[in-house]
Amino acid sequence: MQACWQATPNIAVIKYWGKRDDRLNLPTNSSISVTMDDSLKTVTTVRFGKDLLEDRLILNGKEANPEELGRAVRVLDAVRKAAKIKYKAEVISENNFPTAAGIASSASGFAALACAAADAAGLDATTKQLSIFARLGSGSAARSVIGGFVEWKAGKKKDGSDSYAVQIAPASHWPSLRNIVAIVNPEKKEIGSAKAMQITAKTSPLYPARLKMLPKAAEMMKDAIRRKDLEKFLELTMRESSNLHAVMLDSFPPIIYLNDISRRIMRQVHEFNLQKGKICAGYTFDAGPNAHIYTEEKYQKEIEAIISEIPGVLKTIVCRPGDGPKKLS
Ligand code: 2P0
Repeated sequence: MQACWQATPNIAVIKYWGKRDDRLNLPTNSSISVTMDDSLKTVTTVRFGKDLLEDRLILNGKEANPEELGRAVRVLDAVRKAAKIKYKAEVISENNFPTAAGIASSASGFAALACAAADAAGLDATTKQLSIFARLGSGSAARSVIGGFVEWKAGKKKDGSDSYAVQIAPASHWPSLRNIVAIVNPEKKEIGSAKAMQITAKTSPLYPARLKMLPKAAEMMKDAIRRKDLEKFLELTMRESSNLHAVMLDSFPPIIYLNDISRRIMRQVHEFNLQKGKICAGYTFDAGPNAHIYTEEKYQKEIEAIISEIPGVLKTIVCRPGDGPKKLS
């Protein structure tokens, strides 16, 4: 009862920020993302065994802390319940991310865990089931069980049975799309996103306006993706990123993830677009200062060169749309 799977991160263009249920990671709004190729990946092996007395999680060669283990157990429990098994599990998970990259690994990590655990348990799980299993570990992981362009439907039900991800289009729909990840020197340790989104939901007077605006933005985003309308896709992506960081700043105490280097990247992207006379690149930022710059293959080298020159940009990594989790032997 053992299986090994790899999964990759996804970078949202309509972001998840706020929960209607903290335990089940049910979001306040639907979100949209692109699953990346395996330039960045997590590889996870799960073994269920009669001989195991408790669940165990080894993360990048080290015993996981109780918080990390607790999240993994939520996923394992859901898989055990569905597969009607009681065995404890041993989980070994490795990220290939460059050390100190500061890229959130929870999405690829819990997606890989959900796929490996379901497979090891002998469950012939649907993507819907896998998305729900992954969501219990981390919200954004619900989107990483599917490749290409993905929507995580917020759902309305209390038990979360209607809160899972679906594919908008496969990676092959828009293979020339690129995400240039700019790893930025962090100035100080940030607050975790789970806590931060709670503060925003509770204290930001602008947050209700964001929630009201998002369904229309999501519809426009899906339309831009389906039509491969690069300019529209990039404009919506940048506007959404700024709206997210606006409600973060509007929280009390304010939540500030962007730093001077992030802002410099934003300015450089607009400068590049101005020079080209159209929108050819668009940034988005999650719960940290690292930039994700979406563009097309034809502008990749130019953008990489411009961004790499910015003082404080430590490294750039180029990702393409990816096909989602894969079973490894
Ligand atoms: C997203 N983020 O949609 C947004 C954008 C960060 C900013 O999902 O508490 O690690 O584990 O459900 O998924 C980060 O939050 O949060 C996130 P939990 P998660 O990608």
